[in-house]
Amino acid sequence: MPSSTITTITHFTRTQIADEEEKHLSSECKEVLLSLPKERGWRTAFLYQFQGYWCQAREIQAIMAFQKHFKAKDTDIILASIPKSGTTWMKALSFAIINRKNFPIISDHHGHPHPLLTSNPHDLVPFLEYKLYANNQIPELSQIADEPRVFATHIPFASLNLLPSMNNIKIVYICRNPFDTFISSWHFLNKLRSQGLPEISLEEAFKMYCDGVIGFGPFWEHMLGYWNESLKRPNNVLFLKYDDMKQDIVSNLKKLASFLGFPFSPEEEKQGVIQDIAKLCSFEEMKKLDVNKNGKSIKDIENKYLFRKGEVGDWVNYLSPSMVKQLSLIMEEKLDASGLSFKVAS
Ligand code: PAP
Repeated sequence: MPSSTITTITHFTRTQIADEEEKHLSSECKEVLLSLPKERGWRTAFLYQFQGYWCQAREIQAIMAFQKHFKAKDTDIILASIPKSGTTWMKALSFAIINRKNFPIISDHHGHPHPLLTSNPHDLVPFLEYKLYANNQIPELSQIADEPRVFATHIPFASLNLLPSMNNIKIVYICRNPFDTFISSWHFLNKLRSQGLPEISLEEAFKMYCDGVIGFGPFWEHMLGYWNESLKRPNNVLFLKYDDMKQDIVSNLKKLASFLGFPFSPEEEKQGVIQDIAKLCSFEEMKKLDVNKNGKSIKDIENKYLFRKGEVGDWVNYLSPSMVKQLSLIMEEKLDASGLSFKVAS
């Protein structure tokens, strides 16, 4: 949104802001929206139930464009997640692994800094829906000569994998325990709320989260789409957990690198390349970079909001015992039969 719009927004109601956000949609998208169930989102815009998931209007427009125009290559890699599950981290790690021959992790002999020291990971691995197909654009992806092409998305599996050409690509899904994902989303969306709007209370946000009404939610459906596929086609879909990666980054990086087709050699392991990647992409190192303190990346969002605490278990500082019970019951009911579980200490 241009800054001139932001200055006038204080006087707008929520509905006017939603109208403002949806003003630039194509007529095709507007037509589709008319037929969809709609709920007030956490922030300003409405969420629409599109192909079984709650999405903002502009996301729906991008997904429709992606579904119509994207031509997969067998070598493509897609990094998928529900928001606030570790997407930024996964982009950084995958970029570092895949490009380590061209961009040595420790700066090269000519003193060139690694791209992750000067760019936010969202600028190195583009989102399909926020960048490539955003704003009614149809990108010329066939012109990308380098392989593999690496993209990222929050699009649910069922909406991503509509085309047979997608069957051979590799997908990495990063999943985080729903307690921390909820708290991270709540902080993030309150930071992004338009000027003049009150904060969304924890209680209001929690209720919607539990009802499944959150961007790309219900969260359980999003996770299960990728989880079930990773069980069916483990060579094509790798399911990793943020919480496990925080606990043991080295073995998870080996798993990730092998899956992506860029395994670490014994020589690299001896040289400590895995540890170097873990350090380069660690929360602490990334948060202190100038580009991540002062820059902007996706949708004009300030990069600093992408780096809050980066911890497992911060939810204990926010959720009441009854909220913990309620969310635990939802997880039990929705996820247990699938075999997907989270170690959540309370
Ligand atoms: P996005 O969906 O907007 O892209 P995403 O990167 O998935 O956000 O999630 C942000 C969370 O990952 C934040 O968690 P928090 O709110 O609980 O702190 C953020 O701090 C955390 N995060 C960002 N970078 C890293 C990193 N390098 N290592 C670990 N966690 C990180």
